[in-house]
Amino acid sequence: MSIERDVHEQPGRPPITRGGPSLPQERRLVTEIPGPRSREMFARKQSAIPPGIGTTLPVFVTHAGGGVVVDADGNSLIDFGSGIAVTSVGNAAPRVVERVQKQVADFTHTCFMVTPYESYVEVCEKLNALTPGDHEKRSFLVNSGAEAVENAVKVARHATGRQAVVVFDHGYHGRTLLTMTLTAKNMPYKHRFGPYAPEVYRVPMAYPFRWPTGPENCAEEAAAQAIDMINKQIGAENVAAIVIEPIQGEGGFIEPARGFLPALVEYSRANGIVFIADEVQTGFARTGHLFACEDEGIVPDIICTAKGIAGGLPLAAVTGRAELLDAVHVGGLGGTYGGNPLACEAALAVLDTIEAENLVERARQIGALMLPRLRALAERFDLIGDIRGRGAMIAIELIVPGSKEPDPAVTGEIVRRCHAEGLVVLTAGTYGNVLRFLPPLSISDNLLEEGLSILEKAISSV
Ligand code: PLZ
Repeated sequence: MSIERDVHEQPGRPPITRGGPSLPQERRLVTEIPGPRSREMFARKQSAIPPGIGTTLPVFVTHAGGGVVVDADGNSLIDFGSGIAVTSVGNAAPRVVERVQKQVADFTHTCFMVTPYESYVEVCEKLNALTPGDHEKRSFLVNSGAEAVENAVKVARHATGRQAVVVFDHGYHGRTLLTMTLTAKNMPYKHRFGPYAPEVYRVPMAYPFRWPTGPENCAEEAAAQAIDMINKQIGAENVAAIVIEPIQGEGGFIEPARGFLPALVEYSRANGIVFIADEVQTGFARTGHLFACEDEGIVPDIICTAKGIAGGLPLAAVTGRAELLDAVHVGGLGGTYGGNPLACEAALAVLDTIEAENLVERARQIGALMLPRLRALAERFDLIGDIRGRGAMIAIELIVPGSKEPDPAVTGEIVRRCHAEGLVVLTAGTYGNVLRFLPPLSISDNLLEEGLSILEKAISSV
């Protein structure tokens, strides 16, 4: 199309014909952000699409890959978002492109429940082998993170014959009726969307930075409070499942104080409760482990995965103990598109890429590069209250200096300045005061450093 040619034909630069890692790995601003073409499309978006579908940064993308996102005006932005932790292997990653292109020409859909195909089985075999624990497992595939969590709860209720589900302060699990109910934050996820689903109970989270008696006591006290609430308010024998993110994502990259997760697993085992790890955001090498549960060596009964699983194609999975998943009657689980063949091919390509490119180690390197620079920043600026995260899942929490009061206004201003300079960053947090960094694992060190310099400038200028 003409847009693509006009925009990318610049003196001395070959026209861009495709995305992926062969895109020039550089930040390049040729217009203000957003530029005129993006603004034009944004105006169309506003008249065609309801405002409920928000926009973090209104540049319209034409290509992406490696560590950059290229927009319709020819700007090349540094990507610290990966489409919310999805394109961990990189956008248009070569193995993904190759396998999906072949598959799209062979067949696009049959519905796995009607006439199955091998790639779905292979994805499930791999998930069964790679997820924590060496017990016998089963997996099945669905379309989104929310659908995976909702199905995990269905399985836990069916297998236990119990109804109650326990979730945590600051938790996020999706936007469907059940997963919105499991989610902690009212605005924007729940506001006026009730009534919510019954039999969902919320207990405290071991949030070290905000634990009233300090981070040292956090794990033990939070676990004791959570367990006491469950025992008194619900009764352990009524609880089907405990659902938790091993590092909370939307809630602000909260790493539970060490010891909290193992205590919950132990309590679950002792009381016949299904422990469900929501690894939708943390999974597939993101945190410097293939799965974040590995950090403390915990073994969930069911693990939910999505996002990073398929390089951007919509896919999610429920993996768990064979005896739990096998309990559900024939036909009790499924969906038209779950485990679509294009998405399965993409997932197989992602798993190959993680191994071939040693991306678990790459995530650790990214953390090792980012954390010291962020810590040095925190020394200089007392509006940085906390720095946390693991691997390529890192965040800073911004506060009013001299207090722990969240500062969402300054957070928003920093983000605006980063965006204007061509750095895609996201916010998170119950109080909207967390800047989170989720670069693709395919990003270069140079772009990471440049992105951090932009952030540094934005923070020192507010
Ligand atoms: N569980 C831990 O992070 C999705 C939400 C974006 P879906 N997080 C991004 C938004 O504002 O809608 C997420 C997650 C965890 C579940 C989900 C839900 O995954 O694929 O968005 O349904």
